[in-house]
Amino acid sequence: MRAPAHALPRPESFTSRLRGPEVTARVGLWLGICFLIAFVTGLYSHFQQDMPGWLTLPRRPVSLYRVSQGLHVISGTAAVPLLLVKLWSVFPKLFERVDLGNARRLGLQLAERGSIALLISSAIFQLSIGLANTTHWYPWSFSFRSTHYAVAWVVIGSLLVHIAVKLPIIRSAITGPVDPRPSPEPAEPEYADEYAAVPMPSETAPPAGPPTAGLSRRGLLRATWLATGVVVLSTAGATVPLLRKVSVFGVRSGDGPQGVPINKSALAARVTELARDPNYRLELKNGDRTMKLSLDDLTQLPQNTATLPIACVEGWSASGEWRGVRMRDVLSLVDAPDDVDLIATSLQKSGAFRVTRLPSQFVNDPLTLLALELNGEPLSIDHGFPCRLIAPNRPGVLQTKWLAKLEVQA
Ligand SMILES: Nc1nc2c(c(=O)[nH]1)N[C@H]1C(S)=C(S)[C@@H](COP(=O)(O)O)O[C@H]1N2
Ligand SMILES: [Mo]
Repeated sequence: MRAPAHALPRPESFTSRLRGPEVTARVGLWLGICFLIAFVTGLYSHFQQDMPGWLTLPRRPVSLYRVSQGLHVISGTAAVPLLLVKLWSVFPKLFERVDLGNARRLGLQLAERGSIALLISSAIFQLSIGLANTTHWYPWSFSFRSTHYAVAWVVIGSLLVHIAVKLPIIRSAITGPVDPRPSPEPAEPEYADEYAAVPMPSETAPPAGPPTAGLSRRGLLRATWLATGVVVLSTAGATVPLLRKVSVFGVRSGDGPQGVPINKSALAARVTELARDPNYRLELKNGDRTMKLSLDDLTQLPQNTATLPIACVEGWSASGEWRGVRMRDVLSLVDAPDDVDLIATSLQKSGAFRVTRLPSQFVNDPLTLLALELNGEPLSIDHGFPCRLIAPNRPGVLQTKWLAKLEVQA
């Protein structure tokens, strides 16, 4: 038996007057802006963590990474409600029949659908793993950063193709009125021979009806902007101190020992015993020259203060007043030359962030400290006791805690 013809809906089955390119294009414009901000700030964050040799990133302002990564997570979060509304507004197009009779038309339809399928699936994937990351949830086994970076190019590439293809529709939809004017006669659809000239159902005039009945498109757009605003305000407090009180869903909104949130606790990193060991020694190494310093030795060295943020890639950040020994002064103890990079290793036995490479420009920066204190007290065990690395304008993942060894890179 043949399936009844109405088994699948047709685009015409969806009769909401709220759908239309006027809505899709306006929401799409803001979604595009969010994707662009997330892409640019994402590239910056990626290069911060994987600095190519030809690139020198600035060390000032010290909060540049904090602002840029805050924007990255805020724009990505704002994109979620925008993407949902945009997908809803074009949903009926999913049920458009492909024209199997005309090879050229079929080719064009498949190319269009393929590129949109790529855009939608990569965008949903990208926002989903990004959102999971902001909540410190990694329910997958692939490397987050390299995957998020690779998919970003797919999203931005297919987005540019999409915008180029839709530009004529976008332009007329955005410059025209949002809500249809009331028209006495239902508009007759026009058909032409060429595929390109056939208006897509939602690109034709919307079904006429009194615009005052129910929610207007303008109302739908207002609700969309409001929802996006609420989503941003309820999460951005993780990085914007002024919003901490209203950000009920903010992850680690400013709480933590010594007024700074923590990412990984000493317990989780399994370093508590080693870090509290009275025989703890920090090992310095420059080629054959080695030196071992106790916490007492470190406190005897000249101390300096620096106000620097911890800015986690996951989107939270907080500023702290750090006190400790300038990294440059520490390395001078083993006669390290001026232009060397440093490898800093943690007491932690395993984990992605136990080792970091500090390029020489950061080693020599007077604000880069081997920190012993935070906000007027000795470092708490969770912030990296007995000592940690803190450098200006770097992602949190590179601010290694519970240091065991500082080694000049050969
Ligand atoms: N050894 C070690 N250092 C580490 C980490 C870690 O897991 N192990 N996490 C890093 C991350 S992701 C961040 S955001 C900062 C957070 O520092 P805090 O916990 O003192 O706020 O520490 C960094 N230093
Ligand atoms: Mo982090």
